[in-house]
Parts: sequence; structure tokens; C-alpha cells
Amino acid sequence: MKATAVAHANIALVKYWGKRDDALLLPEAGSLSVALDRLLTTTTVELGAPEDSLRIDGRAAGAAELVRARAVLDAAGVREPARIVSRNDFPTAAGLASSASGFAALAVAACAAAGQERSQRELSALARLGSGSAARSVPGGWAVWEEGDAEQVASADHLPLRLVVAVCGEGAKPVGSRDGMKRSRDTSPYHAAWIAQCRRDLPDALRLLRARDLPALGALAERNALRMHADALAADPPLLYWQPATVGCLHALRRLREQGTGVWATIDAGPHLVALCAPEAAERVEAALRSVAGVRDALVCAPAGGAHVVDQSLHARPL
Ligand code: 2P0
Repeated sequence: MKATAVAHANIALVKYWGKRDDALLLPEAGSLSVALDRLLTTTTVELGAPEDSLRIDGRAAGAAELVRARAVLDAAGVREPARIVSRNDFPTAAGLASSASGFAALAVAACAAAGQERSQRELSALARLGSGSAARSVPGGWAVWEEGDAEQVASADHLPLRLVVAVCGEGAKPVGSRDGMKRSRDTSPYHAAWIAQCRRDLPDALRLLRARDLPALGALAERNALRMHADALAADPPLLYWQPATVGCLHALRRLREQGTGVWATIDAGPHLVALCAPEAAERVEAALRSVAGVRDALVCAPAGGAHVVDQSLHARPL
């Protein structure tokens, strides 16, 4: 009646920014991501508690987070109250996304605690009900999410790659992803063009991934991220997720490219920048990003695998 699972956060190269169904968390366009080894969440679910509870990094979670966790449990058919304890093993705590790894680990741990045997696709669809991007953290590796669930399209070792996370701010962002993507869809005059672009980018990115063409894939990812932010900036009221350090990092990467280093940027709905490069360039990229004013930390990650159970103890119920 108790299980622990781990899941990695993921970063999208073709991004999810717009829902076609707000209640079911279904995306308007498909996305492609890679899981990050050093951004890991460990979640334990114990069933048969007196009432639902959720602790994240030692603190009681807010009511909204508990409602989202309960939605995942209900969808899995887990009706008993659950004691959920989640820990983010992120070396840098400063506001790096944890909902993807958190809900992926929750779905896997909850089903294991209930003794359910579920396919990876079912687990991905359950995680999605907590947070859309969590669907991609269940399969891990290189994952594509187009409809109800995500699947792995290439393993973590398919392409030699490092992802250097530059921490460019701290604290909660002014507008969360959920509200931000709704505002973009409902008010940005660029939104339809953004979605059409994602539908072109995804097949192109998959072809480049298969061909292990990092320069072209990195350039595509950078264009896709900047276009997502163009859509967000065009919303009413506008959504500006960047800090000065974010822009400083974009310039630093452009200078590295001019000097011959293959490195490209992606940025989620927040201030942090993730640089994509070959393993040999990671040290140079990390040093360059650390030297940008306002960058608090830099974290070199490699691609990682999917969510999985690490501990399970099922006891027969007393009569
Ligand atoms: C992504 N992001 O593809 C995009 C890029 C942020 C920018 O998925 O409403 O927390 O829970 O489905 O998954 C963040 O949005 O939003 C996200 P919900 P989620 O990674």
C-alpha cells in the first residue's frame, strides 16, 4: 500500500503552449522534449491514510496542488485517501520547473501503491491530468506528446548532448504556465501562427533527431522557443517571462557561436535559459553562462530516462 517512484523534469525543444481542451489538458499541437538527469523528483504515496495530504520539499502543499494530485489519483481509480510526500532533488532550488517530474512520479507511485499494473502510455495519460508536460516525463528520454499520452521516440543516449541550465531569477513567476498559455491563446494575435509553426516544427525536429543533426535541431529549438515567447509577449496583458540575465545569456550564446562553438538556447515560461550543446562544449558553455551578470547558477545536465518505481511494499489488508 506504499510505493516510491522517481521522475526527471524535461525541457521541450518543440514547445507546448496552448490547449485545445482546458479540462482534459490536451494540447493544440504536439511537442518534443528531452528529460534532464539532474532534475529529479522522488515521490512516495501511502494509501489508507485518514485524509489526503501532500508535502513538497518538507512543506504542506497548497489546496490547488492537492486538488490536482487528487485528480490524478481519481483518474487512476485510487479512491482511498493518500499521504503523498515529494522531494525535488534539484541541486539548484531557484524556481526550476518541478510540476512535470512531480506529477509523473506521483502517477507512477500511486498506481504502484494501489498494486495496479499499467502501461507506460496509461501512466503518461494519468500524469498529464496533473500537468500537461508531465505526460512527457513518464516515458523520459526523447518524448513526443501529441494527444492523450506521450511516448519515447529515442532513448537518452541517442544523441550526445548536454543541457546547461542557467538560473536567471528566483521566486515564483508572475503568471503561471496554465494561465499564461490560456491568455496567449485567447488574446495573442500571433497564436494561430505559433500553433501552425509548431505543427511544422515537430516533424522537422523528429527528422533532425533521427539524423542526429544537433546543429540543425538546436537552431530549430531556439527558433521555436523565441516564437513561443513572441506569442506570449503579444498577449493582452503581455507576458514577459525574461529577466535581464535571460537576455544576457542569449547574447553570450550568440558570441560563442560566432567563435565557432555549437550552442543553442531554449527558454520555458520563466527566466531560466537552457543551452543545448555537444558534451565537449559543455564546460565552455557553463563558464560563459556563469559570467553573465545576474546568472545565479549553472547546471550541466545530460539526457535521462523515464519515471520508475524504486520501492514498493504491498501488505494484505487486515481482516
Ligand atoms: C513545455 N511549458 O512544452 C512548455 C513550454 C512551459 C513552456 O509545459 O497547464 O505546467 O499544467 O498543462 O505543463 C509548462 O506547462 O502546464 C509547459 P499545464 P505545464 O514544456
